[in-house]
Amino acid sequence: EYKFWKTQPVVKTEEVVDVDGPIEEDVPVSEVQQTPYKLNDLFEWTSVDVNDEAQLKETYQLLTENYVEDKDAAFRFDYSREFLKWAIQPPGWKKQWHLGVRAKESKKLVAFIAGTPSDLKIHDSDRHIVDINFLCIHKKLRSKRLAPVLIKEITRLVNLEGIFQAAYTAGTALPKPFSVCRYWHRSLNFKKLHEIGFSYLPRDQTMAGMIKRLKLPAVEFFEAQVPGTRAMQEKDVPQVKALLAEFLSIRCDVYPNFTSDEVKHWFMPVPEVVYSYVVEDPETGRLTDFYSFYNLPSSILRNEKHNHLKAAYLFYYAPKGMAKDLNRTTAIIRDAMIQAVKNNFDVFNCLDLMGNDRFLEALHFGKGDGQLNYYLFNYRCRAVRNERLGLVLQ
Ligand code: YNC
Ligand code: MG
Repeated sequence: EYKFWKTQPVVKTEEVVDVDGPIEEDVPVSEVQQTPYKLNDLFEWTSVDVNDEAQLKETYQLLTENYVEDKDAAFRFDYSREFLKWAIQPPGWKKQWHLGVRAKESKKLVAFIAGTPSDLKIHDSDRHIVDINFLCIHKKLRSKRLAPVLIKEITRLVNLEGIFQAAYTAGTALPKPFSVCRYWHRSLNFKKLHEIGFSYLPRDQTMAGMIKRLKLPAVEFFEAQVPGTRAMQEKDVPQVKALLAEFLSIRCDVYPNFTSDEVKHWFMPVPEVVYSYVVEDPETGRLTDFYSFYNLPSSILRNEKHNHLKAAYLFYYAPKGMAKDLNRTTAIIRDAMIQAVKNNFDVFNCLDLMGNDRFLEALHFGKGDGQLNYYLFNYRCRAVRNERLGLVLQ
């Protein structure tokens, strides 16, 4: 059991954390192993340059064919090229943290893992960490213990920059999550979701009845319901930063401290990647609300009629009054869904963190199967109830 993970500085399954802090002390960069971990003779390390079209395409192809599937292997994430560039190149990104493995002879890219820097508030501490994402090994090379080597090598490359903690999420159960969330799904295109077997028609419902039940207000006009709504612009960055910082610090115990550059990177709209909106008070000109979602489609495996599912994932948001007024929160999330319909999304997904559980039922979200576990590497963190968790990774 956990032959690899039991050798790593992570919280043990049976351990209960009551004091936060690093598991192993930081070491001077000069004491970090200077040479790469050894790979099997058939493979070599590479750092992937996603600003090079050819390498971006290789990364896209590896992931689109081999990345995360649901447990029935009916859907597989299909992150777009533009999305990947956005997700792994936030301010402070480093090319060597876009780590790949190639077959020595054919040069084919067969594995990948990415790290990106972030400042995370963990209870009362601020830590400069990396987020780890997009760990992927080609299907033909599974179960050969390559994943531990990728993890150790990215750890080394991160340590070489003086960073000793990481955050990551996975559906897989590992030692030991500090928080556990679930996905919820709100259908926007019920007919298609039904045709692909994602949604079921309740016994006591007709197709027409279901479509009527799920119809969003005024959706035929594609109009947000909250007056003063518009797409986020660059001039909004300082106010969005302040709204988010206030909301996250009040509602959550673990959340990113976004810099202005990070707010700009993560939230300035990018077509077909990230969508962000603000509500501007017409009298004062001040922003009162902010919300965003990102576009993560899935390939539909083995369906005759459809091969793509366009899914919106709720990202960060901050409602007027910091969510004291549940109706306001519900109104802006409903508006987020209207924006998603306008942009042709089939489904709107969200995690039950950040207090989202308070509006999920009212907005006709249904609970998904499977959990998303949240982990920290080399840090003991007291357990965080999902409603107090404010971290959304792509
Ligand atoms: C996973 N998802 O338990 P033990 S999420 C971490 N995260 O180790 P092998 C994982 N570890 O149990 P395979 C993991 N899945 O013996 C498996 N493991 O201790 C562990 N899937 O390695 C597993 N992407 O190479 C076992 O397994 C060991 O060939 C077995 O490869 C695994 O991105 C994988 O789900 C997941 O591509 C790469 O199945 C492969 O099966 C695959 O024999 C489809 O590995 C895609 C997929 C994972 C998405 C993600 C977050 C990753 C976090 C990694 C940990 C980062 C730690 C922090 C590093 C920086 C530190 C600093 C500072
Ligand atoms: Mg392997």
